[in-house]
Amino acid sequence: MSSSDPTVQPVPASVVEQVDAADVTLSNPKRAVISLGSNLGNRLETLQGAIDALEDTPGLRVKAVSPVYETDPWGVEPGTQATYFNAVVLIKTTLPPSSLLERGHAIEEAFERVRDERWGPRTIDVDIVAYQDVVSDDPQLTLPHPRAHERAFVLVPWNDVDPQAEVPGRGPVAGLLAAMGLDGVRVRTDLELRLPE
Ligand code: A4P
Ligand code: MG
Repeated sequence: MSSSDPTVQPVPASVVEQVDAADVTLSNPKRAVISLGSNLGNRLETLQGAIDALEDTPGLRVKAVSPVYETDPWGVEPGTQATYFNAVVLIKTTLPPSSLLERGHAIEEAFERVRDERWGPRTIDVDIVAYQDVVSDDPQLTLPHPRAHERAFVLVPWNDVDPQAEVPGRGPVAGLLAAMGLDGVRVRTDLELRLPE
């Protein structure tokens, strides 16, 4: 098609600018996987609030939201903590991993998360499960998340939103799931998290 083709209308400059402006924040975005967990307060509302707060982050778009799972608390004596609601979201972002971690911490603070014991009850935990295929053993930000590959409450919802997913350095999510027990991870089909518009 040549530019002299009478059916091709030139795009007005103002429209070009608008399109560019909308794309600026997400040019060359990276993929990341976020795990959300809550076992204090209104768990569903808090998960949705965290998803909305992620979407409100400049340079970050939420692309997929998993079903809600009710899960037995991991890492504590049975019966000592309420069950969790867990979900996984897929995002695209131009933020580097360190800024994404900071944003996760800011969201945890906004939901008044108190850190007084490891694996203690929390209104919200925002974990970066994976960022592209990055592998890092930095204790401030270990990638992939050091325990994700052994946690059905992360892998089950991740597999729902991306059945082809791989845990960098550990293999396909579906394969890891096939080799682990799924006890204590129950889908809540009566509940739903919204993908932000
Ligand atoms: N950190 C390092 N790597 C990461 C990463 N990939 N994502 C650092 C997020 N943070 C990362 O985390 C402690 C430090 O880990 C942070 O300063 C961060 O720089 P935290 O959120 O302050 O504390 P935490 O979550 O209590 O500790 P930890 O060891 O990260 O706990 P986990 O492993 O996240 O486990 N049971 C069920 N059923 N569902 C759950 O969601 N969650 C936990 C928390 C325990 N049991 C659970 C669940
Ligand atoms: Mg955490």
